[in-house]
Amino acid sequence: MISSKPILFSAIQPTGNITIGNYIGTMRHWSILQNNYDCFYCIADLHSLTTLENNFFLKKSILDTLSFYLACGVNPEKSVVFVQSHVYQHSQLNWILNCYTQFSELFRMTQFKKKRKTKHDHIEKINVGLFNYPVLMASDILLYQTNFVPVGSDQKQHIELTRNIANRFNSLYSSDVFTIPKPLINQYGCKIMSLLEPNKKMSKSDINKNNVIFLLDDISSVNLKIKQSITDSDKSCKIYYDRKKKPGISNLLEILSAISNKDIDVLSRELEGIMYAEFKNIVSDAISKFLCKLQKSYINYRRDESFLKKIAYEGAIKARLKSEKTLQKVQSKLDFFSIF
Ligand code: AQP
Repeated sequence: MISSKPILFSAIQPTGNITIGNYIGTMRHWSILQNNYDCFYCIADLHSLTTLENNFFLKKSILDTLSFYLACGVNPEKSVVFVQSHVYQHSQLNWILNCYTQFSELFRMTQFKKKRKTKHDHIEKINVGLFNYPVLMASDILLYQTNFVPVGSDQKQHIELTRNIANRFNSLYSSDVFTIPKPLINQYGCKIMSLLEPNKKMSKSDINKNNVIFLLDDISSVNLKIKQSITDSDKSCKIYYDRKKKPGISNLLEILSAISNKDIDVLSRELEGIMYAEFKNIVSDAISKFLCKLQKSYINYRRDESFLKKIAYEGAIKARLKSEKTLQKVQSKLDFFSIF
């Protein structure tokens, strides 16, 4: 790929069904971004090993995830679409960067603290990969000399860490081996919350599936989930955006705004005087319409496994070419292979 456009890297873990939170926080921007950036869209299967259950089928999940990438408008002619484990440079740089990251830095990561809590703080049940995840994420980003990383706000801290590791390495070796990446985080939609607990982030791994809208949910279950979703207990029953006072309504407003491409302010004006039940109907209709269209396109791609494999194969070749250049720069700074 020859270009002078800034470089953008984004990834999703194939840990199961993608959620509307993943879509709104990142994937919905991908098709537009590929017009102005050289985009690397990665399926982060190595990351998913940190949380996989024994009965999980990685091959299926990778192909599912890839089909969603395409259904969201990612064009493999414009962007590099690849599977992380097909590009060995990620694991290689990961080890090296481990040695430039402090234990205390990883211990401060809030995502690790939260995931650790779900294991009831039993340290013996937590694999080292889960602790180490942000260093692999830093390697993913830095290998491509990435300028921008579109993420939900939950990943902001990991991008900060990536910047710190890159700056540390660059200054230790008085070099500019790594480009320092910046996060791209939208004001709205960067943290879609759970439907029944609007103070908690919506996550694929939530054990309560009523908290989450999955991109593969059938329409009747979407309607039910939205109907059951928590609204707010203030007496006025007004529809307006205020994350603190009205977390449930604000969350539904953010979802509606993202999938209908309308500003929150415009929506709030349009919805003035409407009761909560009617508002929920509007939201579930909009989500249903959106999901129907997306799922149709997803199914078309998902049917053609040989096409999907071809995309992953060609994407891996392009990703290896780009990432190898960075890895070689790092290896040369460290005097690897200098005996030859
Ligand atoms: N609720 C969310 N709102 C907005 N953006 C979100 N993202 C995740 N949840 C939300 C963004 O989606 C991208 C991919 O996330 P990931 O697959 O790397 O893992 P994650 O951030 O840990 O997402 P989940 O859904 O919470 O997965 P599990 O349950 O497996 O941990 C990221 O850019 C993320 O910010």
